[in-house]
Amino acid sequence: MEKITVSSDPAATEMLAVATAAGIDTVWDRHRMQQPQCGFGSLGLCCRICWKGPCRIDPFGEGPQFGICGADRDTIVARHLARMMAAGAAAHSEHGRHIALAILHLSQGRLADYKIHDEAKLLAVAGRLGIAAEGRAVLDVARDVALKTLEDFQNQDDETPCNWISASLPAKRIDRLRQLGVLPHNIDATVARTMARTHVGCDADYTNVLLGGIRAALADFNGMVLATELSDALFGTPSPVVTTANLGVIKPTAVNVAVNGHNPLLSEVICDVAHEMDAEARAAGAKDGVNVVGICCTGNEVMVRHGIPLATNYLSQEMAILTGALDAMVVDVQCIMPSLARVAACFHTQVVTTMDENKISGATHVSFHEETARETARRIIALAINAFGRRDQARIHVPDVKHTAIVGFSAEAVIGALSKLDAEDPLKPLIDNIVNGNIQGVALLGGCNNTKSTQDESFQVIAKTLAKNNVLLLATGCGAAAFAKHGLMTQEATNLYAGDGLKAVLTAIGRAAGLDGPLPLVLHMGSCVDNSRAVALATALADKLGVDLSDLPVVVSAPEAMSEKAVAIGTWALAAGFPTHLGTVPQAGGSANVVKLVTEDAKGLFGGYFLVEPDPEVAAGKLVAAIKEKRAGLGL
Ligand code: SF4
Ligand code: WCC
Ligand code: FE2
Repeated sequence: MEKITVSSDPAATEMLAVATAAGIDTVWDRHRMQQPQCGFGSLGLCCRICWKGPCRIDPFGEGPQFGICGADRDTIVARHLARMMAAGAAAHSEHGRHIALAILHLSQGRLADYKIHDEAKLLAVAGRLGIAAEGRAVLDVARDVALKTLEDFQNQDDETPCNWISASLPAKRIDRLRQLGVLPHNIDATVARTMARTHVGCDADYTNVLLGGIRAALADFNGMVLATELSDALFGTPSPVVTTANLGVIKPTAVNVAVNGHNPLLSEVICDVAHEMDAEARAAGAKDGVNVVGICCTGNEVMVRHGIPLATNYLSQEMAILTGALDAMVVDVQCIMPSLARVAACFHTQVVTTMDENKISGATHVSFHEETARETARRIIALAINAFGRRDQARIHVPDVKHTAIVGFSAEAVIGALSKLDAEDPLKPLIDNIVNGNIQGVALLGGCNNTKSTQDESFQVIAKTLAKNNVLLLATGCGAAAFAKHGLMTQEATNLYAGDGLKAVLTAIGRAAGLDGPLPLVLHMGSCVDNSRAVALATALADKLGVDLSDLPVVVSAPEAMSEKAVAIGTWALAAGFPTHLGTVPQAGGSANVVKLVTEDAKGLFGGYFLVEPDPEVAAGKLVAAIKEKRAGLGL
């Protein structure tokens, strides 16, 4: 039986004891119930693509080596991975399309509850997409930006790449991707094509299948970058803000509303309306009014834009309900555990689903549409205020665990902070410090939690080791939340864990930017779609140096990856040219050829490759070595 691992988060561990005492199952209990997990599935050697199956390939070479249709282990593993990439691309791109359509409808005067909060960002985006903006009304520009974005879902010319990817990567990288035939021309078509070619009796050349998957993963990148940039135009580009994180942000004296999921279209309005309903909450007996807290990525979105405190990340979302003080959990899309409704049934908490295509049996569904956003948000908060009255005071147990977190480091914010050192040439101080070795390289830590790892632990081990080795740390998604929850997004963490070179640079930037000390050890860039922010920063560096992304000492790590979205992100990180660490062993080990392709051969094709290593100490060492190799390539 696999070693049973739980969490390194003291708040989650404390709540787990509460769950056990109450006989309520959590994600960790269900993980245990699933052991031992299927060996064929773990190796990617179980095919369920048609109803002649399921077919299983004997990993030891003694039993069947081909599925009933004749598919071999390489085809079976590759098809499964490619479909995961397509699913990830679909998820992120649906989110992106939702935002693009909201901007289109806003520009048509159909949405009274939204406005363009960041006109400068809108104009910058328009410029990147080749849309003339001078002298034009903001909403006209917004319409053109939305239409140009929607072309990325409609273009039928295979030779014309998507607008956003073309505007977001260095020209050298675009050329390389074009030569390899993996530059997406249309997000939807690329997802559909990946599904089509992996249908029974289609693509049976594993390299070709995987190149198709990589194209889908790059469509995921395209969906992600447009989601980030349009969200900034709509709701504001993040800039540094001080807030708090972990379950201690839930206030027994307030009506607590958690926003969980991904899409800021809903959570932004919830945050706005919450303030307006403080008086109603007080009238119901909550002396601190309405307290909105975040979970998962929609939590990250409102955290980096408005400093809304973050309750927790993916794996411990059930624990927020177990505090007995959460009055509503409002969910939209992605990474929402279906178990929430069952846990909430043991408490007074309202789980409110809001997207018609993402319902959960046992939850209350309040259908969300942008046209009536505020009204819907008010209804949801009214449900929370009502639920507050049904709290069982005896069952309230909020762990006294929370940490300060300085968050909100968009690419613009990072460059803005650097400009305080050199207004003319903001990237110069960063490049100078990479060249002189004060900063050895940059690592982006992102991705999920996974019950196969001790929650948040490998993030912390890897970050501390990299920091000691003077690697600048960026974070997104549940990884960023892990750092926020554990106090690694603080100035104290920089003083404690950063190597001398890194500490000196973070201190110089922090002081110049008016902080009384260094920047935090890990820079919170936002949600999972905001991985695009790290690419924006890397692209700015590459363009300034006249090199490709694969030349830069930049690495990526997803130590606890689990979702199809994480598979897509990891794969486009590889295709962008970055050595990419996975701490979860992918369901691919059954094909030595596929493993070799993505861990070795990819390096020659893309410059990036997967580095699979579950042990965080060893992984950190390999990431440092990968950074040194890239530095050597640059003659550093
Ligand atoms: Fe089996 Fe082939 Fe069907 Fe897969 S597609 S289940 S290998 S027959
Ligand atoms: Ni992104 Fe992974 Fe969190 Fe979900 S929210 S759990 S994909 S990192
Ligand atoms: Fe996410």
